[in-house]
Amino acid sequence: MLILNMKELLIQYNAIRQHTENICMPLAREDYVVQPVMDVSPPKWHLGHSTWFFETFVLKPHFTAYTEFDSQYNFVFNSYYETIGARVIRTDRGNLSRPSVDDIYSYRQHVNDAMRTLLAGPLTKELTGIITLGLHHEQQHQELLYTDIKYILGHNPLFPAYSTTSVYQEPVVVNTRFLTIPAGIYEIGHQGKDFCFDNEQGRHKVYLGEYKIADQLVTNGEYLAFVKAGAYQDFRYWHAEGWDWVKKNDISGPLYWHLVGGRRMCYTYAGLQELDLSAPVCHISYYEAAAYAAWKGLRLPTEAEWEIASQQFKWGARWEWTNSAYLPYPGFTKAPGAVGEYNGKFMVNQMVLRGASVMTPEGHSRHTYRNFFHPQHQWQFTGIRLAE
Ligand code: AVJ
Ligand code: FE
Repeated sequence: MLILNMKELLIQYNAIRQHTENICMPLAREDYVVQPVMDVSPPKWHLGHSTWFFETFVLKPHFTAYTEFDSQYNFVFNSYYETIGARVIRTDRGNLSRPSVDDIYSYRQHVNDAMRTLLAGPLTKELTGIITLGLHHEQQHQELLYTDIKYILGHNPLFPAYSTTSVYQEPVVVNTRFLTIPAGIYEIGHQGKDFCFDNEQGRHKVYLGEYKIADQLVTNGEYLAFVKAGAYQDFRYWHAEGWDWVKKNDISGPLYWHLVGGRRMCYTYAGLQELDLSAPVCHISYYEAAAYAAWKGLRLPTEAEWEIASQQFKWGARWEWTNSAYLPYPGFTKAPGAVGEYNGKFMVNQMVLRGASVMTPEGHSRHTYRNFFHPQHQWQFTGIRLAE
């Protein structure tokens, strides 16, 4: 997303805020409320939290004419900002029958009205920066909304459809080839004036030995062979933590896979469907990605290998697990104040994912984008690219 001028910022604001609400359009009221597991937030919470972000970081500190919608909302919609204060614990987000969905839509309207007034006038560079961050933040929550909605509906025993028309276009994988990238000193990290998150900053040199990297993703069909080979019963392919995770949670394959009367089915936004064997595998944890690579006698690329090679292959269908821990780049600094909590404090015990997914909003991806999740998480649109 490139912000050209103030008018452009207002247009972007309107489009992005509207898109979030459009994602929720097919939901029943009851779907907005539930939190089936800790990591999945209720849709109504995403609607409130992404609004709270603008209220807290833009309107309250920078727009004197602003009147707070409801002083209790800070408690329910603050996600993790210690600087901002006390908040509802994450596991209790699903207990929020109040504020009602209607209240939250009114909250969105109230904040939108104020934001539009603010965006009609001149803005400082600092304010433009924080509003831009708010828009990228909302786009991150759009993808989380989609993945949380899928989890909520996909864990309902009735497997309700989110939509009967297709939500995204799936690539077909054929004739995967390995590209050879020569050894050398390369540079990674964000460059230029366009927006990036702070964790992409600190462009620096890396040395890469010669490596090979697949030009396409691992398919469902290929992953099914791994399942059928008994890999989920064979400790040899797994990290110790991964093997514990498999056993403790009785994992037998990707999230949303179901064996129904001997047929391989998969929960999709259209309900239960026949597993599409030529589509890239989806909803696998880092542990599974690494185990699959080990079973193939291969490995996952590092984030630097991914960034350099990604100029030469198509990407964007799946968030691709890399073999890199989520750590600060050299010279990384946290911004002062609450926004300094945005990314930096999560730089421990998580793995980097590169690329984007079919659910990533348009324009919300870059070669340098660093997504991150804990290694056991399956509920994002994750996939596997092999390296050697
Ligand atoms: C980058 C997707 C891991 O899910 O917490 C949302 C995105 N940051 N609000 C997350 C995010 C602040 C973040 N991930
Ligand atoms: Fe957030």
